[in-house]
Amino acid sequence: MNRDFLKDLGIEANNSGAFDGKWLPTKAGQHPIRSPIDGSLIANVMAGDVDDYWRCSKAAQAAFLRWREVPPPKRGDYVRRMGDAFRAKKEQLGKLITLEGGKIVQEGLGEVQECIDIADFAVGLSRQLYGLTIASERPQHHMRETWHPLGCVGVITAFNFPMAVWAWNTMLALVCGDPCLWKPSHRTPLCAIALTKLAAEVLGPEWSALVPMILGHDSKVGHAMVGDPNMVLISATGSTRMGKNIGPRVAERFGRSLLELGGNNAIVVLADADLALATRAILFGAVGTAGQRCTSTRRLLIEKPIYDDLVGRLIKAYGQCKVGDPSDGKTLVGPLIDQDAGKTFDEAIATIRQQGGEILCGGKRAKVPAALQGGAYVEPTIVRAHAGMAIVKEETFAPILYAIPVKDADEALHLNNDVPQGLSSSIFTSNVREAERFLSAAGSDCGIANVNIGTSGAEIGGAFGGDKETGGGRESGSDCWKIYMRRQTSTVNWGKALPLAQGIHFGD
Ligand code: UN1
Repeated sequence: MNRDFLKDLGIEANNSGAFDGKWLPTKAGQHPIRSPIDGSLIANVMAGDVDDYWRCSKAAQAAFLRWREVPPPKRGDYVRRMGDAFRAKKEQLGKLITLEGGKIVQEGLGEVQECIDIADFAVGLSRQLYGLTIASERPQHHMRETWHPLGCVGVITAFNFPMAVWAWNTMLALVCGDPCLWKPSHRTPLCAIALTKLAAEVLGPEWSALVPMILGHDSKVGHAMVGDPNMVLISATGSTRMGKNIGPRVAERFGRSLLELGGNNAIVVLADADLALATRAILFGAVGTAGQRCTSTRRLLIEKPIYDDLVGRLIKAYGQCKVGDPSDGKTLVGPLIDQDAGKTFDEAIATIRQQGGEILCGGKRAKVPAALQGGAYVEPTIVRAHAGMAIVKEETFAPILYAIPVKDADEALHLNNDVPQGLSSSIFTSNVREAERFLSAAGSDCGIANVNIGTSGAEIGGAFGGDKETGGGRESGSDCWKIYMRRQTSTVNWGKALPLAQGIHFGD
């Protein structure tokens, strides 16, 4: 793939990996960033150390003390211009996601669009940070709530959404009055550098410290961030294991955390479902992003009478899926992020066999041209599985789909919820009763529950996240902005008397 666009995004052969308002002369260690497409070198990033971290943290905190007093609609104006900057560079940014993250062109562009969409959402929000007015029980008193800026936000992101998750957090946090210090995945720091450059250019020297970033050389930088009392909120996306480390440490210092961790998302397909629709949705959910979304479809819970029909359709669709170079417009499945991810896939396939799963299609490394040998390409895989297999309860970040036959809707619902994770879920049915039951209090226990669409590809307008081992955080649309603000309750007495609440008389 032609790499001229890198210059356009300010990516050089050697890049600083820390920004505190200015790019720092980092020297903690050089990280060669290789493309998952073929293993070739894209550029080097010099990582930051703990001293660099504290520079970023201090700069962000100083910027916070000024930014919190800028009226929200004025803050929104900066975010509007950031959205415009992302629009102007949409194609280049999409290409960078493809080159550094391995996503196919359509998905790279879709991710940039998600950044643009959340910027637009945040601009509107900047005039709608509403609080309530509340009736007071006392005469000549009134009560109101005001939402104030919270403080610095530490944003930890994963390789699979190297731009959008930062944008979800940062666009909202900026209008709410908070700086965001970004610690991107060590696998995709160039995406972070490119976005930081665009955002900093819009903010100018006066405000660029609102969007600091740091690529950590080792775990010490992340450790410093999680323990830093200036980071009032830590918003972290990654594995459940990572969340188990971060959550308690942030709680220990009474910080807030927004955790977006593993998913193990199921699609229930009832016998009366539109199977053509279901097949397309399952294909995108299970195979899209090479199965590396936290919302990827990992389990199918299929009513027995249609099991063979649906699985047959899927095997046919999988057979037509082109695996290969993600920059080729015809490819639907690009590489896994790196060779370690390839090994994880191989190990999962071996475990599936040991646990009695039957590989119905895929299960091997994909054949790719010699030029792509440096990448980890795998065949999208369907497994005939049963719910008792331990691996079915785990999240494997690869395009492996467990197709599980179920007796009826009751069993499907039970199995949908019978995993430690709780991110996304869907049901395909034309029965309104079953559809509504799936969305009811006794239905799916996931943060996202859909009808007749797949588990992935959520719009930014809704709250995104899930419960149980998914971590409980919600980010992006709806009223998720509230986590970036502190709520203040005020009671104002405009009369001449001092009545006490609850009718208490105290010395009068
Ligand atoms: C993630 O995989 O961490 O709903 C985020 C989706 C995307 C976001 C996924 N909008 O699939």
